[in-house]
Amino acid sequence: MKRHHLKVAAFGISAALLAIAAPTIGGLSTGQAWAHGTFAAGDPGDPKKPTSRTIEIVAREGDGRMSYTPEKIEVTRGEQIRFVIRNEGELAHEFLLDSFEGNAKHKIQMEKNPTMEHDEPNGTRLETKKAGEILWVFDKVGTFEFACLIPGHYEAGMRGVVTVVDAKAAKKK
Ligand SMILES: [Cu+2]
Repeated sequence: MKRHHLKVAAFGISAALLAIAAPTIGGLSTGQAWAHGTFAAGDPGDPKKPTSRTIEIVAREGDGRMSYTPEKIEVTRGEQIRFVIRNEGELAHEFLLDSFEGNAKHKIQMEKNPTMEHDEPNGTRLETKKAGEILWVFDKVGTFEFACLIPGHYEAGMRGVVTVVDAKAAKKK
């Protein structure tokens, strides 16, 4: 738990640089969406705990659009997922996991500041032909979004959906 708080605090500093209106706790600002040390789509994973699956996601351009493959993922609540994101495109791409609302707000920030870098637990930016990893625990039922918020990319199709279902609902299928 301690590590998570440190990570969140580190993010708080970058959030403050982005001038996101935020409450101040102990001299450090915490981003609005991440108040109380929480993320909309779940929580950063713990490498010491078992990972239920590795999901590989490929980001690329082609056929007049930009996309992720796969574009739809279903997970069971409580799963810790290792996402391996490979950028097979010619441009830099991102993978940001958040609520639809969180990504929409972040997208506006990116439009104002296109060179904004990301190194948050819920996202990464990958240069061409690079790969990266995100370890994530989906502890909330709901529908979340992964998106590339580099201006123009989301509109070109670079977005996907994660549906988190309750274990009981998953068994019924
Ligand atoms: Cu992109």
